[in-house]
Amino acid sequence: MIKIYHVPRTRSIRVIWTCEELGLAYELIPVDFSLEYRSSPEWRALNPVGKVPVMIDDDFALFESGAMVQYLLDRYGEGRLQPAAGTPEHAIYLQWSWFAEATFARPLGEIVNHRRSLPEDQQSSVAIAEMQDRAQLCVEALDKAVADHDYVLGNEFSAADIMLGYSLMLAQRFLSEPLPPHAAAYFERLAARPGYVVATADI
Ligand SMILES: N[C@@H](CCC(=O)N[C@@H](CS)C(=O)NCC(=O)O)C(=O)O
Repeated sequence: MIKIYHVPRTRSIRVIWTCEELGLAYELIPVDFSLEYRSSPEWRALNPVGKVPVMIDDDFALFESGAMVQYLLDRYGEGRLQPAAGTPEHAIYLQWSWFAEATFARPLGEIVNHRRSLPEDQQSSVAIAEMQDRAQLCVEALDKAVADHDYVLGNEFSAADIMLGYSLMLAQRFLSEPLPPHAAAYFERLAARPGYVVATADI
């Protein structure tokens, strides 16, 4: 059984959404998101830097949401939600999946961390604006990428859209500008998928 250690509004959404798209059974384990618990030896044994999520399939444990999504596809996907490995299409799929986390979610996550870690009078509006600018560039890149088709790989939905969907959810919450039109329509398409609705139901 796949166990997903879940906190609402966090990257565990990507893992739940992937299971839903693939029709996989899973169990949700709620995690205490307090810094105290995430710093405990118990949680650090599962996630060495005290972050969420964690996924355990039988006795195989993973941290890093993108690795969990990829593992689920490779082990249970039977070719669904990703182009065949070794093809240029797969490389583009990987490019957007990595972009979603390493480039796009990164400044957004730092805004969240900055606001969570510091009292309001110690927060830097300059630092936050700088991170918003970095994320805004990503939104604009995505807006161009989906200008002429429904999903980032064309007209076929893939797990890269799951990776990006979570980052767009953060962008909607933490950027001062509304999403530009193509990115907004793309996000609406993603958010209408039943798997997204289930994965975000407890927000
Ligand atoms: N790259 C990691 C990022 C994990 C991450 O930043 N998780 C957030 C919740 S979505 C978290 O635990 N933040 C708490 C912190 O950074 O202190 C992944 O994709 O799993």
